[in-house]
Amino acid sequence: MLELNYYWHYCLALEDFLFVNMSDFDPFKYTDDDLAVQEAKPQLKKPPLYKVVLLNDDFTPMDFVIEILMDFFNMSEDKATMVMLQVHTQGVGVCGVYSKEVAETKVYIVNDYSRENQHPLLCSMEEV
Ligand code: TYC
Repeated sequence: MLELNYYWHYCLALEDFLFVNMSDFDPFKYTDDDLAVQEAKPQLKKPPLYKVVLLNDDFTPMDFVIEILMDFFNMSEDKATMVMLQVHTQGVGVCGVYSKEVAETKVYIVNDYSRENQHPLLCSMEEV
């Protein structure tokens, strides 16, 4: 019984790690002798992705926004200028698409750097 307990704890941890539903691997699910046991396909779920976006404002200098896009989002000067102008004219623009942790880190460092430089530039994230 103790071993079964370990098995379930192991399954729960593995489930979280692999984004799978381990109930499909329940060893007691198909115990009827006359039931054919069908191998379950692992149901892998893709982790969600997040867009990191910049919002327009009337005060942050254009050059500062371009610098942010080049330094934190690895854009060329031309690409950074295009994205900056998109934000300036449309109100919002996408800097990149990342996993949750990477997106959160980018948002944090951009907002932190902007505040350090006394600019109101806002960066945020949205699930894709
Ligand atoms: N609108 C700003 C200006 O005219 C430029 C700007 C662009 C600000 C993009 C923020 O995310 C931004 N100086």
